[in-house]
Amino acid sequence: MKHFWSFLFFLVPLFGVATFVFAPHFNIWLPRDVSEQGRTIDNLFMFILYLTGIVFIVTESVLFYFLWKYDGKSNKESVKFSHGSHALELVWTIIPAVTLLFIAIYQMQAWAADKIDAPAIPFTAEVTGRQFNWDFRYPGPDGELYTQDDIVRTDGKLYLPVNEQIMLKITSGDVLHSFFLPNLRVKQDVVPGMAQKMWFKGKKTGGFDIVCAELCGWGHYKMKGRVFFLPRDEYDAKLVELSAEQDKMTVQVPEEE
Ligand SMILES: [Cu+2]
Repeated sequence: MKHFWSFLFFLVPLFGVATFVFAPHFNIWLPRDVSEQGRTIDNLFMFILYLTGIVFIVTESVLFYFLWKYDGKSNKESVKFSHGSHALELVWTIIPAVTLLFIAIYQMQAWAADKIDAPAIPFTAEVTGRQFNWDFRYPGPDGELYTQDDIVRTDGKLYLPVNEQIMLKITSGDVLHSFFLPNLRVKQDVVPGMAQKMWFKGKKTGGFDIVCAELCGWGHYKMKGRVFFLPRDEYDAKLVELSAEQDKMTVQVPEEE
């Protein structure tokens, strides 16, 4: 068949575009956003998706046109080599450079709000990534980390108050990890020897995924946890419950014979 290859290769971009068009309708698009700042991130994502989408459709159409026009079966002329055009090289270097610069400036505000302008509030909890678990430490009633009344949990469940600004301290016990809360649209690399801050506000009660977004070893897949957003009174009660549970913990020492 004439033009077989042009059509076959055209299926690839066609399928790619169709995926983006239909994915939201099949609920395989972005995870549900339950955060205050998520909309900004999603808008940025959509903006870049549309921008790159337009570029993709234009370039793929040009590619299809050339495949069609210079189909081997209909063009018997021998191939000629041309050195190209200096002006064209300039055009397709400058346009992407300016576009990327524009995106870099356009997203600055979102980046600053998410990563630079930390609110001056005490830590709600400390997150420690280790092979292969997320450990959580709450300051306890005195509001200070690393004191006698701290609550330490290693069950991968993080409890936080809803509709309140949260400040987490992120550290690593061993290797590189990445603390990712997809429903909150926040992610922070966890670097050994560094204590980093992460802040956000959850707007919905319920349990949401915590995942490690950095391949950190054989048990990487085990680093799936849950973050639970509770109303303030339930959160306070939960901390009291966790503290009481911790106080009851005992260690069985085998008796010497
Ligand atoms: Cu990991």
